[in-house]
Amino acid sequence: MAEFARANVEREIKTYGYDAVVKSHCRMCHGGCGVLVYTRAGKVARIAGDPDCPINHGTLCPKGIGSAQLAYHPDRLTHPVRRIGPKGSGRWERISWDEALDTIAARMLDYKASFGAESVVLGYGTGRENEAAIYRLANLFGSPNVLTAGHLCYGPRISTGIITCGSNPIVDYENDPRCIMVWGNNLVIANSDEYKGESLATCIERGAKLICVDPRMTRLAARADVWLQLRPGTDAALALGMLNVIIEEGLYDREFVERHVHGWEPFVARVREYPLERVAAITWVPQEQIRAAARLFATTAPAAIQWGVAIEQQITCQDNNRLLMALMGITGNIDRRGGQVLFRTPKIRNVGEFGAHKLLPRTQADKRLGGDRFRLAGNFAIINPKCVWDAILTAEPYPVKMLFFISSNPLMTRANATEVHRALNEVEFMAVADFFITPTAELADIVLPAATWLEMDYIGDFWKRHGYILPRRKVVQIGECRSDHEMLNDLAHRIGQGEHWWDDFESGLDWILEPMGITWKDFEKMDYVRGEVKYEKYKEKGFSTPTGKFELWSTKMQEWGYDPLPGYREPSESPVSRPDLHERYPYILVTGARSPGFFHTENRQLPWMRELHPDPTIEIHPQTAAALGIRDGDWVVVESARGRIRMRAKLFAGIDPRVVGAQHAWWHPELKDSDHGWNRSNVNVLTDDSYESCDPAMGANSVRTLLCNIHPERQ
Ligand SMILES: Nc1nc2c(c(=O)[nH]1)N[C@H]1C(S)=C(S)[C@@H](COP(=O)(O)OP(=O)(O)OC[C@H]3O[C@@H](n4cnc5c(=O)[nH]c(N)nc54)[C@H](O)[C@@H]3O)O[C@H]1N2
Ligand SMILES: Nc1nc2c(c(=O)[nH]1)N[C@H]1C(S)=C(S)[C@@H](COP(=O)(O)OP(=O)(O)OC[C@H]3O[C@@H](n4cnc5c(=O)[nH]c(N)nc54)[C@H](O)[C@@H]3O)O[C@H]1N2
Ligand code: SF4
Ligand SMILES: [Mo]
Repeated sequence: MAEFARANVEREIKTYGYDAVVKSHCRMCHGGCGVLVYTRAGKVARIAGDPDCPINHGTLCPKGIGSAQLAYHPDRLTHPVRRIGPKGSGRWERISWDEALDTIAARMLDYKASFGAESVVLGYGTGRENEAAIYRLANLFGSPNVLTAGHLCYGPRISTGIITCGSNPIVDYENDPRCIMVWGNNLVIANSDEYKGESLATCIERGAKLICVDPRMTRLAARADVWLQLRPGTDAALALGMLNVIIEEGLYDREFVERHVHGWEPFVARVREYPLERVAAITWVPQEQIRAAARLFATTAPAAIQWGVAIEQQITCQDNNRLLMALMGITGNIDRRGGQVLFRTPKIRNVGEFGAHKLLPRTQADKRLGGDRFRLAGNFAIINPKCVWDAILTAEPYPVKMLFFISSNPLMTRANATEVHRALNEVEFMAVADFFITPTAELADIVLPAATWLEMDYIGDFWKRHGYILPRRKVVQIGECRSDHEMLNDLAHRIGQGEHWWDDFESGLDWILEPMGITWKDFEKMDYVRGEVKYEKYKEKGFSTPTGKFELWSTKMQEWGYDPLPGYREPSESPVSRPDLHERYPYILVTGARSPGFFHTENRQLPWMRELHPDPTIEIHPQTAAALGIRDGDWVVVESARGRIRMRAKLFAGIDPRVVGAQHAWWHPELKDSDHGWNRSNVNVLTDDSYESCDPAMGANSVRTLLCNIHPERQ
């Protein structure tokens, strides 16, 4: 620790009477920030940013600061429980870990014997750093079915990154990009995946040009040199328009294109189908603004695209990702210092290797639910949730008998919640590992108490593509809570996988670190390790794709029977594609823009976080609200073709009058009835999960683009 920081820590300990400080690594979101955890009388007393951490430089967000309110929450589950009444009755009894894991193991083995390993579906949500252990258990068990959010989040960036250029290109904030195009992302709130808002904010302060593509005026859009306020779900058309300007005006990197690109000519022909006149009509963005953004991005070097999940939750999910990579590629910004880099991880066993994907027999992999329908997803071990609900409800293509969710609350966060509810009610056996008995857990048979980041040793950021790993050190033990990886290690022994696991998980950490020649005991004394940083690796080795080139024309997509070139398709529910529906549901609904205090369904119990956002809200333009007789703060009913919910109106001039923006993942832990109001304000009651509304290759749901109606709630 730097001298200044050390002196500061010592002063804090003395002044406030703390007993000790542990350097660790927060994971109240996707994680990443280095923290100093101060303890008093064996409990966490304060959390501060670690100024020496290269990820966050001492900064923290509200969730990190409030972590102790989660860890010590009175409603927290601190021992395993078994349901003793009917599903949803809210009646539970305490059981031991042995009994809980024995019961889960017996069910898994029984279902495997009777219906095949594929009848057992494991599930997790967004990156909570347990995915490697979950895939390991599933693959060794023989189930190809791990249900995640990967079909509409991050999975598309990874899979399209791999087929286009070998990996996921990450913004090289440490080397001062001079132009940043923020596309469907709000990093200063989300701090998502490999990134922290602080890096972007610092870059803007250092004078980088900023382009923002967002239908809502975010803090970033407000500061942008160019803000493109597009019609939601039309990103592919906008990107094609920008590519058109760059190609027409010769602003691309000719050398890169000539030497390193596959499919240039057909790609140019595709782009030419999108002259700006057409693009402006589709996207609502004036031609001059598209031209200005394209020129600024292509003529400022180095430049990078800060891309986010909004581009993935669309019918053109994979097209959008590939088009943004095309923008990075043809402007010469791929693997360029200060541009968009294919970073290397440190020399450890990576998530793929730990996940034991190679040990899943081909015959079982071929049974992956939806693998034939959504082939890009299927080839990356990702499944579309409806395929699981259908298998439960119809036993087609085979029955799914058991679900085991480890860090997911799918009733709240998967599209078409009413259907999810039916499936979870119907499934024969369900186990959940969580901090609380959530609306999903209320439908389970057994719930296991999971440890928060303060209660585990782990190699933080081990799944990310920025090339860092950092030690997360256990600070406290709370009740009988256990980390997911320890729990899965124990379960693995009970289902006959013992030879592939360890006596305790510390040895598992040693195995991950072994190629670097260190153990966990060595690593926990270190601040972090970073993989070797090298730029323009493709100049020596080409890209890690079938052609060795940057594939604008994807040979993989061609092999799987899709259009090898990215293109634009109308959202399945839009004023253009469904004028009939638009008459009844006249507003375009975007869902899910992130709130600083929550992480999806998490933190609604935490006093500090709930104070930030007391009620579910929907943003409505003041003109629209006036026409509907709605005032700021009124409760309104929001309806789609699937259902209706209630939210509070938030009048917001930063959104187009034809568009409204609703928060997602709202439930009410404060309601002690056993359904916790799961369907009152859950925006996924409104969203569509039909196969036709999804990206045909990735299976991503269009949760950012649907049609809705709004009216004031009658008292
Ligand atoms: N309409 C709409 N829906 C969306 C989105 C949207 O924008 N709009 N966004 C989507 C996206 S991008 C994603 S990633 C998904 C997220 O979906 P999920 O990741 O499934 O998120 P949650 O539903 O909050 O479920 C996480 C649960 O895990 C628990 N938990 C947290 N950490 C741990 C842990 O370490 N171990 C265990 N065992 N439990 C833990 C939490 O208490 C919580 O109950 O939601 C998607 N849903
Ligand atoms: N505090 C907090 N942080 C989080 C999360 C959380 O729940 N809370 N969730 C985490 C997860 S799993 C994820 S995936 C990330 C997501 O984080 P981000 O990628 O930043 O995603 P969002 O904030 O959901 O949406 C970003 C922006 O996309 C815009 N948008 C909506 N529709 C469209 C569209 O059609 N096109 C374009 N171009 N933009 C559109 C929204 O207006 C919004 O401002 O955040 C992570 N971090
Ligand atoms: S951004 Fe994420 S890792 Fe950083 S303090 Fe907030 S919750 Fe923790
Ligand atoms: Mo996500």
